[in-house]
Amino acid sequence: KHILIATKNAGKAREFKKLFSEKGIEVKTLLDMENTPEIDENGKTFTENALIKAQTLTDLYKIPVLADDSGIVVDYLNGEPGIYSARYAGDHDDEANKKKLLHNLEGVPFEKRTAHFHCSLVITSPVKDPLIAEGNVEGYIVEEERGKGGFGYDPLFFYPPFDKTFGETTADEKNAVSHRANAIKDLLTKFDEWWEE
Ligand code: ITT
Repeated sequence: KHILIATKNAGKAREFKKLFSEKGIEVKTLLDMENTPEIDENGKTFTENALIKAQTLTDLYKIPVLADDSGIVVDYLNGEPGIYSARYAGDHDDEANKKKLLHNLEGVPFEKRTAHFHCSLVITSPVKDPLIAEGNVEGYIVEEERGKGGFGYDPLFFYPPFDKTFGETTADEKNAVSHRANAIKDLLTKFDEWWEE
């Protein structure tokens, strides 16, 4: 069994490989392929964007494709950066994005810095309606980066049950509780029925 995941994000690719290998499913991503198209993610929600990414590749290659659209939603900033998480300050510039987020929360006390990561997963197929799954994880935005693990906003995301940021946890710790792990759990509860239908 293997699956194509519509991502060029190395951090996501690493997590999917790990999360699916435990289930005996081999993962390929756009990082393993040459000449893949640029996909314009112009949807209004995480799920719409995941659908655009997956459907584009299903149409092109005539195979089932899984896409992840994810990001961090900060309550004090009315949900920013949200679907714009990858391009908040600069296109896929994680350092600039983190700096902008910290700047926009300057002076805001810890208890008001609530946030969640969201992950929408969509599997498209040439012959059936898409399968959609979602997951979240709740935490706080710290005042300065902590830890070097994970990717993206992980060093800024404090997860109270661990008393650490996702930059300070191991990959296994993060993968046990993350928005992506929760979305995959949701996906797998629906997957067999969808696949066989
Ligand atoms: P693909 O579209 O190729 O998958 P992308 O990075 O553009 O890659 P998104 O549009 O879904 O993907 O943007 C997600 C951004 O949200 C990502 O670049 C990170 O900055 C952030 N993000 C998502 N999941 C994260 C996680 O587990 N830890 C830290 N940051 C995360």
